[in-house]
Amino acid sequence: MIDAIGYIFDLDGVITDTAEYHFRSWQRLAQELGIPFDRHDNEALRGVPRRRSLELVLKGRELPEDEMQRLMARKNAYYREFLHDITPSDLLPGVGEFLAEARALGVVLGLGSASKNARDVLQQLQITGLFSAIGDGYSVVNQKPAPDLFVWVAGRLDLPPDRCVVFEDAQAGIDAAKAGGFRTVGIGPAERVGHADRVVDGLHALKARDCLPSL
Ligand code: B16
Ligand code: MG
Repeated sequence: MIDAIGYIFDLDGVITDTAEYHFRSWQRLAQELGIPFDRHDNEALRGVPRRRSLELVLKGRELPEDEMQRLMARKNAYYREFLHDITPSDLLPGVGEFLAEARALGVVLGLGSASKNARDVLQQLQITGLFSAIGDGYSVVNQKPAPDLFVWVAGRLDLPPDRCVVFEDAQAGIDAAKAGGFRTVGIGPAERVGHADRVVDGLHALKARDCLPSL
């Protein structure tokens, strides 16, 4: 056993692929508003909080605050219709094995997601109990690329950032982790996460024992 190491995971794009559901929900809203919105537009929303996502969907159109709130609620209602369909089979490849191996090594696990629906997604995936700390869209005011969420999760794990590794698929998420002094594993193409300490296609390409920070 090793002592006092934490692995902190982003949710969408690392543990499961809710991006498709976010896309379909934003696209439905955009269609209703008469705004074109395709998969290419959606790429800019990866890891981006709900409010900033709406601003990007609106492409510069400015709306009163109460209308912004209504549109965010409507998109979230569309998104939540999809959540019922999520099952443990929606874990991305290798995730179950990676989390189990990390826990067997004695690594404590944390979640650091921008999503306000993160707890419900974990519940659907039936992995809530694996995490000693869950940081979500409600946990901090300053979202990624600010380091606050990962620092908050590390605090809940009772670990300093240099004893934790962050696994992220979004550019802003790697920026956030690096700003907080964490070691980083980027999931996805180098154009997006090439500034991480290590870059892989997914957790299936990694062994938990090979990610321990050098202390
Ligand atoms: P919600 P992550 C992010 O999840 C998604 O990638 C992003 O598309 C979404 O807008 C954001 O959560 C907020 O989600 O509307 O459910 O609060 O990658 O940070 O796990
Ligand atoms: Mg993500």
